[in-house]
Amino acid sequence: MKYSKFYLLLFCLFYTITSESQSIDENRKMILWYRQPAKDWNEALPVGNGRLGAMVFGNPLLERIQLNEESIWAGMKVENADADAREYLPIIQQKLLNGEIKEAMELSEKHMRSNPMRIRSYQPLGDLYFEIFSQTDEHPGIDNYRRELNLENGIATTIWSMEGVTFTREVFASAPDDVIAIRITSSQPEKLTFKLSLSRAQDATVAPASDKELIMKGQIVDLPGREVCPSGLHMKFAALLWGKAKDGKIQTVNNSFFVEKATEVIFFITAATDYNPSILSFDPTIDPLNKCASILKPLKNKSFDDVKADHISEHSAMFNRVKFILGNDIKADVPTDHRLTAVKEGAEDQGLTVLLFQYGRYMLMGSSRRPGILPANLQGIWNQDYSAAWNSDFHTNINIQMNYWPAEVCNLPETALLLSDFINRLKESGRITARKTYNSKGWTVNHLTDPFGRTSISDGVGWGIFPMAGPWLVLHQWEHYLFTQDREYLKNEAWPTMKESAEFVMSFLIKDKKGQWVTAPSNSPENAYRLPNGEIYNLTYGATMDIQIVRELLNACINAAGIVGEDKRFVMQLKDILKDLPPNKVSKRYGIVQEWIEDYEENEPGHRHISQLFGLHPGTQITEKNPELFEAAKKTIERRQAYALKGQGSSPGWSKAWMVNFYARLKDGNAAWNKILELQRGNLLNNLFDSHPPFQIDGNFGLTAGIAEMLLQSHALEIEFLPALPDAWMEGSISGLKARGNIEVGIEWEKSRLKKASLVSAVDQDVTVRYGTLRAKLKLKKGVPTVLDGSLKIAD
Ligand code: FUC
Repeated sequence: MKYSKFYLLLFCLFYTITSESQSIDENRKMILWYRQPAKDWNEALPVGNGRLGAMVFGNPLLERIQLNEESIWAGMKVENADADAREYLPIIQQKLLNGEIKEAMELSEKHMRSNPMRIRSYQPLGDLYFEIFSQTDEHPGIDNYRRELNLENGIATTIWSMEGVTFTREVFASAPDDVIAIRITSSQPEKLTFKLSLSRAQDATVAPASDKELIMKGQIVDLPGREVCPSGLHMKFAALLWGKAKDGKIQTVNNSFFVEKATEVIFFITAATDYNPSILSFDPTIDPLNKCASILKPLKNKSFDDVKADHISEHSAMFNRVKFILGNDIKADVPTDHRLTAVKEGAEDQGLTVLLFQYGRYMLMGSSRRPGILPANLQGIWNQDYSAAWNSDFHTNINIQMNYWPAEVCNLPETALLLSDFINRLKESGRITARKTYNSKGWTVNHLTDPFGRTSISDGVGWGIFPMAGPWLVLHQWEHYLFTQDREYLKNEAWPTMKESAEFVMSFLIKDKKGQWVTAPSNSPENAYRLPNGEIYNLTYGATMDIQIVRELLNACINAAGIVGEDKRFVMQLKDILKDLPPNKVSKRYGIVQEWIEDYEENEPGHRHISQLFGLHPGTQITEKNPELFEAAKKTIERRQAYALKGQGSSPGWSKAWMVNFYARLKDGNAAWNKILELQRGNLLNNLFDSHPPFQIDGNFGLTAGIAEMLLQSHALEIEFLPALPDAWMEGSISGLKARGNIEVGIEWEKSRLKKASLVSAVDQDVTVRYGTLRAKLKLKKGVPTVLDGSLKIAD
């Protein structure tokens, strides 16, 4: 009797513990979920394999799945767009140095404008529409509805019941099989009767290839437009949709499948264009339809379950590298949109914050991984507009860079390779821009680009002149090396492009009257300054951001040169220039980091770009080691925010996300958390997309990077744990983050204090670790975990 009571107690205890841990795990599932279908695109849920993307609306009876293929772009490669400004550049430069800005501006307008001035847009592939028919009722009742996106397995699922039958529709984008896969099942046999059509609003036709296959064929018709490339028939594309039904009948008619009384139906869709990344142009030897056919052929004999299993193992292996927990997610059983509404009404939701952090990683994987060939654009890969906001392009004066901030630290280094390859491909046209427009060696690109490798000035000279975009981009290649320690990559992929970027800088820089090396023309993206006489200009020489980028690049090149065995003379030249760069300055006027070489008044004091803080983040020049600048950096953000609130500036999601990173580097966790809350309250759509407005993915990526930066930093030659932990994040843990040096880091904290940290290095190396004011030197052995306690002592 006694014993049985004891066992009963033990059983109860065991049951409580296991069921509790199960429910905690259940709560930590990385799932966005809703009780109603998406009302519009901004509520639909994204899947992507880096090349193909889809937005799933989750409508039971009239479903829309909006489709993307990363390379479908209007426009074309334009040769000779660069202004030939060689003759005038020295004059413009002298005028800028002499303060004859009006004249310099007029001359640049006349001689530096490229032709055409603008690019065309990234476009959608098309749409799938499901029309599901009831057997008995025209307006059947829908019960038990739920739609979700599971970030861990990358599957969007919609479930509902109708007339006693449960229907399930799953959608995912498989990287291993390079298709978007859809399965719809009914819980009872032969209950699926529907029409599925494939369409595109313009420039394409859809027709059956067989009773199991639809073909979409198209070619973008570019109409004549102002300041854009010539009109004509441009990019060719195709899509293939293949379907198979269990039971019942399936047949194709016009642009649709008709399915009658099936129990389960699967569809695979893939798409391709005649875009060839190695020439950054259309390639007449590529037949998009053949490409689609060769992707789909092997799948016709592969079961859906196998496609799904391969997808899940590839996707989750990448996604699950990082685990993040902030307390227990008590709201996991609340629909995501309700959670967001509560936050917008003033609540704080750490579980939602974790979800957002992981969503950024999910979206980076979805828009920038093989089989993809292009980096993530302003909307990643997801876009429904034929003329998208900012053409959904690659903006190179902050936005594409921000897209890749989470790549390395959040353990998705392969996503950064798509950016790196693209940067390398820009070199060819970038050399022409460097030579013709800037009379310089090397290569560069200005403030935006497109898949056709545009490097010339776009959108006018005031904003468009930003030749420091090239040097900024190659810093991403250097970061990839710093994090991965991949010497082969550095030598073969990164160094040639970095070196040519440094060569550009070396030949572009001129000496100002004080004997300092400066850029000219230059602009501090996209702000303008006001002269005492009231005149407002963008163009100047030696804007602070330019100089900070140059400093960062030259230092990176000096370090890289040592590793790849570059000629010492080259390094000497770089060091010589470094000595005479203008220093970062504090404005006498406001105590902020000075944005321009002169202490000008900002035209828009609340401007969304805070370019002079490049040196704080992503750069490494403004640190605690220079308290005056560190303080000035704080004031810079405060001033920007104060004016943005007064309406003298804007605060898009990406700008707030940048501030999260700034505050993390300023070691101010509470300010960073407040910024995160502001972003959540002001800039999130119901599907947790960041809104500029409209949707712009950099805010999501910047936020993910910012959260990582609050928990781990490694830019200042030490690995710092919890550098900016907000009071609100009392308990938590994160594992799988990466520090520079190819070190995987795990951190646990309790009652707002470090409890445990672990490091696993890919090579033997000595490192310094830091927590607050504590520091310790460690000898890491390749592959051997080193575990530290909260005082940075090796734990037993
Ligand atoms: C930069 C920003 C805008 C927008 C655009 C795509 O020019 O200043 O806010 O994000 O990129």
